[in-house]
Amino acid sequence: MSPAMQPQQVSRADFDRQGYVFPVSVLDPATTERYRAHYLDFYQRHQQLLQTLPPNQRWQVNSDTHFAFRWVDELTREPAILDAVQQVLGPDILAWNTVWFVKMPGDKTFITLHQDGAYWGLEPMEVLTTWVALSPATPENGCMRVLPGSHQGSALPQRDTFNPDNALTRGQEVAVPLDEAAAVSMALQPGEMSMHHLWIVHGSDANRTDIPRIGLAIRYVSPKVRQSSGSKPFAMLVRGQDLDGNFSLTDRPKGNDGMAGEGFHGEVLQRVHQAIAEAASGPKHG
Ligand SMILES: O=C(O)CCC(=O)C(=O)O
Repeated sequence: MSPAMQPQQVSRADFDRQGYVFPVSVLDPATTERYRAHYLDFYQRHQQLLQTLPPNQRWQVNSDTHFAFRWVDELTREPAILDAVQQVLGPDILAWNTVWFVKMPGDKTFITLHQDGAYWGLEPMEVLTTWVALSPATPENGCMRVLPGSHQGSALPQRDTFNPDNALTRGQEVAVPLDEAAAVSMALQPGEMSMHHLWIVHGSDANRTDIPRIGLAIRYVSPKVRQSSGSKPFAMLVRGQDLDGNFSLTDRPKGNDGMAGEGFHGEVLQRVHQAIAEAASGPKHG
């Protein structure tokens, strides 16, 4: 854990109006370096598999590792991250889903502009994503871009492109013209994070540099949230209490060894992707 970080003020009003907040400092340099070393070890152990999978299949390694590896679980519980999340979601917080969004130099991975809310099947909207940087994230190496205020209208139509270089499983993208000139690049230093709304239009370009772009997206939800599709989703209670019982709460992982996709982690991945596929084929998908 990061002992020295002071809680940073996050404005709920700014988050509600713009649909995003950044940068928020959450990890001190030594703690950032420790997590980065853990990630690079994880990456090395899965490198062969990652290289055989196109970006749109890498979720099999990159998703929901907080259920399987203690160090990822610890990252989702970093006090400064949860202090910021609490200012938006309140004192009771579940870590529902995590995804490593990594673009190593030479990797063609990109992420088309999309709205997450269309295919997660979660209601009410007491949900947000924090994107925690373990490397610099810049416009040149493909930091996230958001369209300010785009969470406030109705859901935009989206289509599936199934482009294998798109890190999204079905290559989903907004299917109407957007004012991309208005996009804001959420550049981050290692140890900083951005926060974004369930319905904000967001995406990112490929890495055009020699600098890896390494970040973990953590989706936090209030226990009041329900998923309309699939079986009860797995989640980890990371702060406060859950009096609603809408999620299957799991025990914390004990170790850092093992391979992604095996054992309980495989079960989690299956459940998450079944629920998302069902929600995506529902009426909101456009
Ligand atoms: O890492 C990125 O560029 C995109 C992340 C994303 O789509 C998300 O966190 O929902």
